Amino acid sequence: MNSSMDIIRGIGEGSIRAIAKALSEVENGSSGSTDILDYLFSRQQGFTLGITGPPGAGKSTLVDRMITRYRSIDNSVGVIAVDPSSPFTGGALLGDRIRMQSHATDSKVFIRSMGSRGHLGGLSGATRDASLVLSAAGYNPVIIETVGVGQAEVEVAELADITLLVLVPGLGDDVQSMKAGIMEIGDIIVLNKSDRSGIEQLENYVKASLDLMPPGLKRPEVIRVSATNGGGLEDLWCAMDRLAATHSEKDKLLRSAVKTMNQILRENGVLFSEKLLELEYNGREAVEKLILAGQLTPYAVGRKLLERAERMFEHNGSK
Ligand SMILES: Nc1nc2c(ncn2[C@@H]2O[C@H](COP(=O)(O)OP(=O)(O)O)[C@@H](O)[C@H]2O)c(=O)[nH]1
Ligand SMILES: [Mg+2]
Repeated sequence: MNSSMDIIRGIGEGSIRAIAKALSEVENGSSGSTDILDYLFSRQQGFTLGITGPPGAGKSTLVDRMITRYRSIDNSVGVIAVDPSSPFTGGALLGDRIRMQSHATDSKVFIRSMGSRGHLGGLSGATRDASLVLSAAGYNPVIIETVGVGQAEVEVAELADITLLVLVPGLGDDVQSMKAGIMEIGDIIVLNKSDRSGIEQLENYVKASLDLMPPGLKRPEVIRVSATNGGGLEDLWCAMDRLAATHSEKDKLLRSAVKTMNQILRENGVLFSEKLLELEYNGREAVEKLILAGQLTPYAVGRKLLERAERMFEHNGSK
């Protein structure tokens, strides 16, 4: 199983080996990976579900419940557990794997852990591409669990058709320090650990924060659950089904195509800048030294690179 064609064919046949191979090609950004992704793009089906929130909020416990729920209606489920703080894959998120262990032997559940690695587009690019592979392989939904509520998570939320933000009582400062706007990344705000005291205050706090949302934005639903004792989960499944039903397959594909293009353009922009830095200053390290030595300002670098690019285009245009 070496050529891109073999991998693509294998995925069509539901081969786990082909899926695993495609995922590592994609994560390593190997040369065949864009061929694979390009081919798989139009084969995506079902929806992606992003789950984000602070560590310990119960995301993995909730994902475990979701897997059970979707398996009970005979869907295959893909899970990508993302930890931006971890440089490793596989060994990362051991706790999450243990939390989802009841599904470890189910061949219709595919769980992949990802840490930050060398993917061109960073973790969000790797996550996007991995979720495309799983979605094209027939996993529906593909669930993406990310730790935290920072930039990486917002990017992951952008990828997903439906996003859940999981909060829990007793977060105190964490909730307070959440950046304005963080609440808006969730289509549903899940208040987990409703079996604990403090759930009332949390709900009041969240609702008060939502009242401050700029008009015109869609307000997320707020749903209390207990992932451990199962309370409220039926309400959550219904809310998720309602949201899933509002996206048609075609809409989803087209919207995802536009988002993906924008991300890829950003990734290309980074690559392109690196090339220009190489041409103009002998690379990033050299230019960083000049900046640190006070011999160059960042704005001057930006201007020089643009001028260089313009010269290159003019040169080509006059050929
Ligand atoms: N009391 C209570 N504990 C929960 C609930 N959901 C998760 N937990 C516990 O919270 C801890 C962290 O859960 P985990 O799913 O790993 O959180 P994650 O870091 O967000 O993935 C575990 O000990 C869970 O058993 C809940 O609804 N109620
Ligand atoms: Mg977790």
